[in-house]
Amino acid sequence: MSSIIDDKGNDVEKLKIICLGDSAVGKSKLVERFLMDGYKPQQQSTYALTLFNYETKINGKKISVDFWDTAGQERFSSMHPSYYHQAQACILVFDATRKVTYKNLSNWYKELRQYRPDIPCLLVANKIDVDLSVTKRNFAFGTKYNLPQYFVSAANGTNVVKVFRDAIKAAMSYKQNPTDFVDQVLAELEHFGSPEDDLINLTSKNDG
Ligand SMILES: Nc1nc2c(ncn2[C@@H]2O[C@H](COP(=O)(O)OP(=O)(O)O)[C@@H](O)[C@H]2O)c(=O)[nH]1
Ligand SMILES: [Mg+2]
Repeated sequence: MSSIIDDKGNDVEKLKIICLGDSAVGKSKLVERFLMDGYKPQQQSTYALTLFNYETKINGKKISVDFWDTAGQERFSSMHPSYYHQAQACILVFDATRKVTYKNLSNWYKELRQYRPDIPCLLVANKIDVDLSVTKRNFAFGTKYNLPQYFVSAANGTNVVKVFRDAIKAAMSYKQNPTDFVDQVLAELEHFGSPEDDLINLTSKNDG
């Protein structure tokens, strides 16, 4: 998950952001709405694979974000560890019109923390277009774990851009200042350059 150099020689920051939550809460529709700025209500719950790349700039720096969406595995209430691997932020979604999807948040959150103890997690109540009154509520789950909460609608677009932009910023700041031990090691390694470079430095030092 290192930075890469693009074809114009610019340094590009690579980020990975994952979506989590029960089947049919609207994860795919949210990604679709953000990336394609479109929404196809007639389409069935999505089971296709789902890694979307999005390029943007923050403070003049080029960012390349991979958004990971589930491909239906969430029906089995668990994701493969590779889904979580090196993710820097998570968008955790429930359906504001279906209580069971709110109840199941704790399972998803537990699994997330098992693999990614410290990454930022944004809590999203989706489908507020169905019943706007939910936006007056405060969901205890988000408060308990101190997660930022968003009331959104993939159907009419409310707050969708806001959530994704915030997720990118959170992922970015996590990457720059990780608190997981393994991430710290990886971040340090990134600054070291290749082993060949070290060898050349050593040689030239000995020569001089
Ligand atoms: N009314 C409403 N329906 C939505 C919204 N987002 C998704 N849906 C519907 O919910 C169903 C599941 O959406 P999908 O994105 O496939 O859910 P996923 O399984 O979490 O990826 C689809 O029929 C969508 O059209 C929303 O914001 N409002
Ligand atoms: Mg889906």
